[in-house]
Amino acid sequence: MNKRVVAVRRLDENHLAQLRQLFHVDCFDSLGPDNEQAYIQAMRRAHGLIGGKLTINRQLLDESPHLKVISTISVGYDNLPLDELTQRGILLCNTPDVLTETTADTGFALIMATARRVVELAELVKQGNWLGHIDKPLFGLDVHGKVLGIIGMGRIGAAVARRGALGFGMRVRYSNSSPKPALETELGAQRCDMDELLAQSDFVCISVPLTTETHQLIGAEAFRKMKSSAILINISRGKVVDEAALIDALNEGQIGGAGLDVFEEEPVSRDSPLLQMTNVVALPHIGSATHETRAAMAQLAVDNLILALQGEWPKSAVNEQVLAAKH
Ligand code: 8YV
Repeated sequence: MNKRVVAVRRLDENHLAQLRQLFHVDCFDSLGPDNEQAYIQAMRRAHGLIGGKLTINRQLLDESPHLKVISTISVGYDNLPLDELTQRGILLCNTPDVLTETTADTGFALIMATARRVVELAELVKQGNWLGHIDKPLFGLDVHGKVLGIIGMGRIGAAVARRGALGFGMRVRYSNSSPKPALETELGAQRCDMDELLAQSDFVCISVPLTTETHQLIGAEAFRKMKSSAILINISRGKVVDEAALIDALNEGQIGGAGLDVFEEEPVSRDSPLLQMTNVVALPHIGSATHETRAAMAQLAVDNLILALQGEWPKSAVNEQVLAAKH
């Protein structure tokens, strides 16, 4: 009997065709109350699950006795119960590397947009309000030569740091659980503790994964330590920042602005005070959202699923111990 796969969102025909050659595929373009029963029904027989923004709970896992592999089309997996999956011997595959540079581009777009007030001033022109010389009240801040603080020097953090150091002559400070000597040599980056990083940085870029340790890592105390001109950039997960404290810090002028690709709740509420602030640039979680990168993520997720369901080692697995136990 052919193995069965459930595909949720985000796969185009080309990727689905690759799966259909090998497996029976049940597709769900979106999930909601209307198709919940059909989804559960499909999961009862599924060996593999692939998709983006997957939500899985214990109850669904109980209903999925044959499930062996989950292939998420994302590098982050904070939305999935990793320990529970590992205990049940379910392999989790994700899509690192292929989105690193694109997500770093998004981070840098936010740095440039906030510092040079790109969105605010472009809007001014479009609304016909460019009436004369742009003077001091509308001036921005330099990016080149400034101090770039990276919280979480993983693949994406390093790619942002590289852009800053090599492209914009920025001095890089970073906080990370382990030192990164190669990056220190390549970029002149200096590892420091969080307090130093917050006090010295003109741009504080968050690129840590969301875990229980990083949940609301940046809150009121952190904002008090930052320069009043500093700009917070978040390309990780909204919940790494205490959003209420961020709103207070911006209202009180404790920091200079924020460039946010991610929010505590997504989509962010249209009533969020953040959306009224001219010194906040808000994006709809587009870190990896380019044609090229989303295609590469989908292909990697498909490759992972096929390899894993065929009993081979996938290209990227999160809980490799599940695999090791089987090989
Ligand atoms: C995803 C992301 O598109 O990969 C990640 O972790 O944040 C994005 O690239 C998003 O998680 C939805 O799947």
